[in-house]
Amino acid sequence: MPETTNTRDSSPRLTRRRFLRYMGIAGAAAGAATVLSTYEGFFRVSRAAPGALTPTAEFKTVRTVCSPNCTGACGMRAYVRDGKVVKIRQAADFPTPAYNPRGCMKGLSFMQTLYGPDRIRKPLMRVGARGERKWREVSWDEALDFIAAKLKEIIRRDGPRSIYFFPQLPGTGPVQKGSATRLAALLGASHGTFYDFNGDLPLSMPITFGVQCSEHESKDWANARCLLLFGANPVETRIPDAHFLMDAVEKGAPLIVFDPTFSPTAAKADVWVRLRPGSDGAVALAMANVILADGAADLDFMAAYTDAPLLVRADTRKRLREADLVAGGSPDRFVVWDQVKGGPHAVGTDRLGIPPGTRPALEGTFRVKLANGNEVEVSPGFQHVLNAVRRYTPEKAEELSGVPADTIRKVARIYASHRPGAIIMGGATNHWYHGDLAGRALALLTALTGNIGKSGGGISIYVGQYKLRFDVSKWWFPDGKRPNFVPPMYLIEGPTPTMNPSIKLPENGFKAILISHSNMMNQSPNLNKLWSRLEKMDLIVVMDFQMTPTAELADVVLPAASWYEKYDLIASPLHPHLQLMQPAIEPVGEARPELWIYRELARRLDPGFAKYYEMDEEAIIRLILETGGPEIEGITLEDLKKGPVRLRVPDPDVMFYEQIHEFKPFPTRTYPFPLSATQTFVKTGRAEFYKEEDRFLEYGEEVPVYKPPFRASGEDAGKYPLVLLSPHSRWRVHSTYSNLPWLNEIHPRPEVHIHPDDARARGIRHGALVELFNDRGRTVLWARVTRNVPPGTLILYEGWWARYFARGRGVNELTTSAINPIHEIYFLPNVWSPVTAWKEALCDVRPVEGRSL
Ligand SMILES: Nc1nc2c(c(=O)[nH]1)N[C@H]1C(S)=C(S)[C@@H](COP(=O)(O)OP(=O)(O)OC[C@H]3O[C@@H](n4cnc5c(=O)[nH]c(N)nc54)[C@H](O)[C@@H]3O)O[C@H]1N2
Ligand SMILES: Nc1nc2c(c(=O)[nH]1)N[C@H]1C(S)=C(S)[C@@H](COP(=O)(O)OP(=O)(O)OC[C@H]3O[C@@H](n4cnc5c(=O)[nH]c(N)nc54)[C@H](O)[C@@H]3O)O[C@H]1N2
Ligand code: SF4
Ligand SMILES: [Mo]
Repeated sequence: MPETTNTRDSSPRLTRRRFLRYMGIAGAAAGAATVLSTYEGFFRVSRAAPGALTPTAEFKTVRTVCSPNCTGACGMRAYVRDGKVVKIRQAADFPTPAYNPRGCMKGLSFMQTLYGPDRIRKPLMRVGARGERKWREVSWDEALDFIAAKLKEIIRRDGPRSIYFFPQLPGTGPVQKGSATRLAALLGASHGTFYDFNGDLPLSMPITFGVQCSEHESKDWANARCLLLFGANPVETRIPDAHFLMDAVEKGAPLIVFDPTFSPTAAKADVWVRLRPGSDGAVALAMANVILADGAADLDFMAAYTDAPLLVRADTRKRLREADLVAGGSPDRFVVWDQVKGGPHAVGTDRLGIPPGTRPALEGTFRVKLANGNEVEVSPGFQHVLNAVRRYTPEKAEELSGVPADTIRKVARIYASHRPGAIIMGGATNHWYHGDLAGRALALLTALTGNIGKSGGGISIYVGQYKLRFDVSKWWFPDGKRPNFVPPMYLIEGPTPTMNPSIKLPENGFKAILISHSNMMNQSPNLNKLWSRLEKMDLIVVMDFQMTPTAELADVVLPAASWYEKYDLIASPLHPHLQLMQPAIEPVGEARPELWIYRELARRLDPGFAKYYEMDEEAIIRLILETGGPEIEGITLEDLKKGPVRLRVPDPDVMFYEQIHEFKPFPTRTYPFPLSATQTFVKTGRAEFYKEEDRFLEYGEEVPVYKPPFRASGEDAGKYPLVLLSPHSRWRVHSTYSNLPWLNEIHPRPEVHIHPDDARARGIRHGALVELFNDRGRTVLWARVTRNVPPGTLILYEGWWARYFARGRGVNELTTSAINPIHEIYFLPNVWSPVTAWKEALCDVRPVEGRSL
C-alpha cells in the first residue's frame, strides 16, 4: 500500500513569506475567476462553457435530499453524466407549493464536496503521531479487522461502556445513523447525545411543556400578525424558508428582531431591538410586566391551560396535593382555590380546562386545613410568577439589557395587540448558561397572550436536524436493548457533583470513540479540554466523506458515502415532509454507507450480531414506515420514490393544537420515547411556569427569572472584557462547506468582527492579524472593524475549519463546557440533558502584526 502524506496544515505556523503569499492569493482571487485560493496553493475549478450543463436527454436525474445538519432539508435533483454528478438543482416537487423551490448556494455546490481534494476515497490508518497527517491507505478488511480487534480488547479489559459511539444528530438520517446506535445497543456501549451538545436543546421546553421542543411549520409564519425573533437570523440560517417572514410582513405583520448585531434579518425588520448579549430573559420578563400591567393578558387562557391556578404551599414551596387535604386523597391530583365556594377544589391531570362550576383564583393567599389537622398558607402558582415579573419593570430591564424602557413598552404592546403573534427563538437565545430561563420567559409571553396552539402564533425553535418526527425504536433498539447514553458534556467535563444518577460513566474512563456525521474536534466546546480526554483514548475512529480537522486526528479514517450515494429517510422540523435520500451515483472511491460499515464491524465483533444486520436499506425503511407511528402511517417506499410526502399531520402543522382545542393534557409525545418518559417533566399535565423540584427551589428558579450571563458559569468573569459571540454563517453549515471553493472565493478567511472603539483601544487595524484569547485557548485570525457589533462584543462566525486560521483551532478553543445543574435534574437523552452555552464566553484580543508567528 502506498504511504501518503496529507500536506495540508491545519494549524500552520504562518511564516511571513507564506502569509504574504496568502494575502496575494486572496487579493488575486477577485480578478482571476478560474483560480481559487485554498489555504495552500491552488485548486483549479473547471468551468464549463455557458449552456453546457443545460439538462438534456444525456443526463440521468435522481432526486435526493441535501442533508447537512441544516434545518432546510431541501429536495435536490442530481444531474448525472458518465456516473458523475455534474449539476445539482432544486427538485421543487414538494406537494405544498409554498415550499417550492428550496435550496441555497451551498447545497447547489455539493459537486465540489463530492469530488474535491478533501474527499476521503479510501480507508486510512495513521502511520505518524496523532494529528501528524501521515496516512497509509489500507483495505477495508484491514481497517475493520484492526478496529474490531481493538474494540474487543477494550471491551475485555474495560467493559463495553468505555466505548463511545458518536453518530451526530440521528434526528434525520435515522437509517444510516441508526446502524451505529443499533451496534452500541447490542454491545451495551456508551452513546453520545447531540441536541444538548449542540447547545440547541431548549431546556425551557421540557421544563415548561414536557416536550423536547416546539415548532410550527415554517409556512405558518405567513399567518402571523406579528413576528418576534429572539436570537434567530433566519435570513441566513433558514434560507429556504425566510421568505415566509416576508409574506407575513407584506400582509402587514410587524417584524421585530431582537439581536445585539445588525444581522441580515435585523436589516429586514420593522423594529430592530439591539439588546445586550444574554439579556433576552430580562427583556421578555419586562414585556410580560407591561402586558400584565396593561390588563392585556389572557388570564382565562392561563387558568385553563397552565399551572397558574394550582396552589403552592408556603411551608414546603411544593404544590398542594389532594392527598395533603384528605386522607385517601390522590398524590397526583392538584388543587385550585375555587372563588365560587371559597375553598379548595382538587383537579385531575387527565384534561385541561377550568373545572366545571369553579372559578379558580390566580392571585391571593389562602389558608387550607390539611388532613393532619394543620393549617397552611397557599397561593396559586401564578402569584409566584406575578411576584417575579413585577420586579422586571421596563426601567429595570433597560438597566439589564440596554434596551430603552420605552422600546420595551412599545414592542410588548405591539405583540399583545397583534394576535396571533409568533415568537421564533433561535439558537442564540438558548446558547447561554441560563438559556433555559430566557426560553421560559418567552414561553410565558406566548401563554399570557393566548398564542399557544394557534396558527400564526406559538413559540418555535428551529435549530438543525434534531427532531425525530416518527418512531425509529424498532430499528435503533434491537430486542428493546438501548445503548448507555452519556451526554458529551461529561466526556469533556467528567462527572459533576450534581450529575443525574441515572448516567453511568465507564469505571476506567472512555477508551475508544467512533465519530460519524460530526466534525467534533472543530465543533465541540472547549476543544483543548476535549482533546485532553480524546488523546488519552486507545482508539479514535472517524467516518466522514471529508478529511476534516477531526478526521486528521483519528487513528483510522473511514470513507463514508454522502447524501448522493446512499439511502436514508429525512424529515425536518421546519417543513413536514418525509423524503427519501437516494443514491444518484456509486460512492466515490471506496466510500461506503454507514450501514455497510457497521454491519461489517458488528459481525467481526460477534458473529451472533450478523442476524441484526441482515436487512438492507430498503427493508429498514419499510420497517420504519410500518412501525413509525401515525405521522407516517400508510406512506410506502414506493410513494417516497416518486417524491416527498407530507407527514400525516394537520395543515398547518401547529404545536399543541390538541391541547388547546381538545383540552388534552401536556405533553405531546417526544420520539423515540413513550409518553410516560416525559410526563414526569410536567406532572400537572399543564404548561408549567412554577417548578417544584428541589433544585429549582434551591437555585431560586421555580418561576422564570432573569440571571445575568458570565456569573454562574464563572470561568471568565472579571478576567476578560469582551463577549465572544459565535453565530452561524450563511457561508457554511457549521463546518460543512468550509472548504467549498465557490464560497471561499467570496468569503476567503475567518474574521473577528470588532467595534471601532474596541479596535482603537487595542491598536487593531481593519484587516490586521489578531489573537483572540482566554484561559481555555487562543487562536489567530483577521480583524474586521465594523459597527455591526456593539462595543464590548466580538463576533466570530462558528464553523471555519482549523486550517483557515493563522494559528489555533478556531473559536471553540475559547468556548466553555460548563454544566448547569438545572440541566441535570432529570436525564432523558436529547430531551433533558446538559446544554452547551456557546455564547457564554469572554475573551480579549490583541494585534499580532510585527511579531514573529
Ligand atoms: N447557513 C446556515 N444555516 C444554518 C446553520 C449554519 O451553520 N449555517 N446551522 C443550523 C443549526 S444546527 C442551527 S442551531 C441554527 C442556528 O441559527 P440561529 O438560530 O439563527 O442562531 P445563531 O446563528 O447562533 O444566532 C442568530 C442571531 O442571534 C444573535 N445573537 C447572539 N447572541 C444573542 C443574544 O444573546 N440574544 C439575542 N436576541 N440574539 C443574539 C446573533 O448575532 C445572530 O444574528 O441554524 C441552522 N441553519
Ligand atoms: N462556537 C460555536 N460552536 C458551535 C456552535 C455555535 O453556535 N458556536 N453551534 C453548534 C451547533 S448548533 C451545532 S448543530 C454543531 C454542529 O456540529 P457538527 O454536527 O459537527 O456539524 P458540521 O461541522 O457540519 O460537521 C458535520 C460533519 O459530518 C460529515 N457528514 C455529513 N453527512 C455525513 C454522512 O452522511 N456520513 C458521515 N459519516 N459524515 C457525514 C460532514 O462532512 C462534516 O464533516 O456545532 C456546534 N458548534
Ligand atoms: S445547505 Fe441547507 S438550505 Fe442549503 S440547500 Fe442544503 S439543506 Fe437547503
Ligand atoms: Mo445546531
